[in-house]
Amino acid sequence: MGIISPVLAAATVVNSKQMGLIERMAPPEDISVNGNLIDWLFAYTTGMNIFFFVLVCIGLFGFSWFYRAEDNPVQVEVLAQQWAWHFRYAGNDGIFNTEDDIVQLNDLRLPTDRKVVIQVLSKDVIHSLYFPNARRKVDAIPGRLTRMWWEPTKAGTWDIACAEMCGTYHYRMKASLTTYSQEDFAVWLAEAQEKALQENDPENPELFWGWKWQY
Ligand SMILES: [Cu+2]
Repeated sequence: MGIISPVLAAATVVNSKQMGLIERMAPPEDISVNGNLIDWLFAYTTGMNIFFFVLVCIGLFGFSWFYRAEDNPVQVEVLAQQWAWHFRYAGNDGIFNTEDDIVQLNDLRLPTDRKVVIQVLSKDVIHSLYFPNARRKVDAIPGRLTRMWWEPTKAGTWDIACAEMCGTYHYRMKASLTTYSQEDFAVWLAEAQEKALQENDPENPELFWGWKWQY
């Protein structure tokens, strides 16, 4: 049992308070043969961690910034249900879920050489929106918005399928994608807008299955 002198104890406390942050973080004095190897390993591991952490951060934030721009894409909302696809364009006012929206059943139209950004929801079970010709697929999940984007390059008529076994008539759950040149798309869009303005019934709650666009 050693007796600590009260004077020495007080001096130690004062000393540690006076030490700087770096000094306090440093390991205590090494008085062993191989202690320096442990110190080296510790420093090496810390250094490598910092190096790769910084590298990953640069990649993460760098790529997020680099790919942040969406240069005027076509925006489409998709609602999947047993066993059909509903597609919605914002219409003249540019706002989704309003009465001038263009709503299509199993019939998606897109322009070529322009990005399309798609937001997807499901009304019932899990479906999967599949564009075989674009090699793109995204799940449609009830209660959770999913997204995809791609850019068509060729005009024509293509298949859209459901790629998730979603019930008895899963196999019937297909839609068609028609891609137009930008000029032809503008013509179609104008016609579809006209038709929507005439035929959309604002009293019908079924019309408003869409949502505010989620940025
Ligand atoms: Cu389905």
